[in-house]
Amino acid sequence: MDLTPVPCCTLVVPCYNEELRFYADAFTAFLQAQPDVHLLFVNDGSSDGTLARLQAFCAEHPGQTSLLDLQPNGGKAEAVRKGMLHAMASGGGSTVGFWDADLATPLDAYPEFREVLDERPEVEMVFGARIRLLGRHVARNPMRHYAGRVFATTVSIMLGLAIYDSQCGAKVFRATPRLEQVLRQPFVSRWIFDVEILARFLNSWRADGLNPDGRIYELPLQTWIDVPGSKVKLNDFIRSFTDLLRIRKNFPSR
Ligand SMILES: Nc1nc2c(ncn2[C@@H]2O[C@H](COP(=O)(O)OP(=O)(O)OP(=O)(O)O)[C@@H](O)[C@H]2O)c(=O)[nH]1
Ligand SMILES: [Mg+2]
Repeated sequence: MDLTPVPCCTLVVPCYNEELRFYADAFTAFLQAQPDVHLLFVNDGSSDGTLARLQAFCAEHPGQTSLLDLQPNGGKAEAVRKGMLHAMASGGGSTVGFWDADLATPLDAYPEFREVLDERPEVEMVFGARIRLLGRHVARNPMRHYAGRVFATTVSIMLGLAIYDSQCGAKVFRATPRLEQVLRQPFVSRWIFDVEILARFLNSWRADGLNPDGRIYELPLQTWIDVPGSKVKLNDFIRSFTDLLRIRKNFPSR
């Protein structure tokens, strides 16, 4: 008999060459604290020892973890998209999300995401937001911070939606047919798929005559740490603006 509890949430953890940034102890503590959460690790064609580390970790935590091995490397967007679709197709629970493997957003923040979804039925997705409010610990490299402000302002104007932080690597969604439909086609953008998810949702709501107000919730994080080893380069920042144009062309917002 299968005694594995039905998860209420599956978090997809995209992993590309994360052998040296894989914090097994933090994931173990999280699984113990959240017995109804499932972790789906997606190995994104890593060329280091990531796959072996993930296999070993999943073998130690059967039932609460699983592994999707994608070959070759296809980028975070595709890893997250395939992971979330996989989670929804295999009974991953009423909510699915993704969480960067470097744990720049500590897993301790997860219960706050859960609380929002439990208490506000109108909310369809909760996005972590890295806002340097007093009393929080949001340690971002100043260049990345200001580049992020420029980018978020551009995104807000383009989508007609005042979003503060579209790019945080911690997001949880209600697992609905609309989410499945939004994820069905591969993204046209490689790095800013978060913006493309928003553009696709906005289009889908509008097509159904629904007002987007109140459906997206940005949650200011208590802690966010700029974990060394990011593979995002200046080029990716520049490319993100061409990606924005591509998104606007494919998913016109007005
Ligand atoms: N860079 C990169 N990351 C990938 C890829 N596929 C999956 N990922 C995962 O995507 C997540 C984000 O990668 P990071 O390199 O930390 O990039 P980032 O979080 O956008 O950048 P920071 O804001 O500096 O943390 C990690 O969990 C990666 O393992 C890929 O092809 N390239
Ligand atoms: Mg990171």
